Amino acid sequence: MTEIPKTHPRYLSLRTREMLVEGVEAGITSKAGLIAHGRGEAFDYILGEETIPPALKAERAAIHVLMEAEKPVISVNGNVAALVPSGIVEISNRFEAKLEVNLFHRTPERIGRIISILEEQGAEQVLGLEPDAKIKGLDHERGKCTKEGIFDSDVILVPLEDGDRAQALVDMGKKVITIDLNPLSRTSRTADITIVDNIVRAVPKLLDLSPSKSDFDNEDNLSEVLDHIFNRLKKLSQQKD
Ligand code: PTJ
Repeated sequence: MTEIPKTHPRYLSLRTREMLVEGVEAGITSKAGLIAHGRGEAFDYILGEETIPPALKAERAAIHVLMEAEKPVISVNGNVAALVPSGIVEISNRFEAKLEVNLFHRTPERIGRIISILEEQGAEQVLGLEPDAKIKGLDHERGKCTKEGIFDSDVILVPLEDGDRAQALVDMGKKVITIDLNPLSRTSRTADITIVDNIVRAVPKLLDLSPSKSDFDNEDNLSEVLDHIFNRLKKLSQQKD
């Protein structure tokens, strides 16, 4: 891994990139995962690289839903495994949620490696290697899942997801929580709760914040995110040296 001095003004961002590059080299993250991250980074820059108030609201709502869930599942992909392996295992333990590796660019080798990473972090059972069910409406490879995990879940946390699968999960009647820095993505628009925050900040928040039972409306929350961005950019555009 490239040594990044802690004094570098963009230390955290560069370190996160390096974790993904390492993930690709270790065969955990897909190459497309780097592109996905670049898109996320651009939105994070616009947000100011901090957890904004509507994201906090979504995080509190997500905690409540995860606490109330009967069969919660966390879907893990190559970016999640590279960036927050220990945090995601902690969330799974905290909410008694099953972990399932479900990949867009699916290979059994990559699934096996991601399972090992999660097990190294203390996960006792990680599903995904032996799919025995199908997410309805998705083509063969992407739809593969386990009956015990994703198929039978009532609540599913799917960070950094593609829009098709999020829609298919909603169509199956599941409550979908996502973490996505892009408030305009199809996933963000489709999910029941969208946390517009960087996963590296959102995961610790999901472990630390208290739940909120108040009614949560995803469309309203995404409007608040866009308002926040608009106001921030307007303020910046008016700043003079
Ligand atoms: O490991 P695989 O094969 O399952 O592939 C995973 C990726 C992420 C490559 C795949 O799901 C994909 O192509 O996703 P998309 O359609 O590019 O969507 C990823 C979304 O996550 C985009 O809207 C990004 O803005 C967002 N994103 C990227 N990095 C982060 C993020 N959101 C939160 N935190 C991040 N660090």
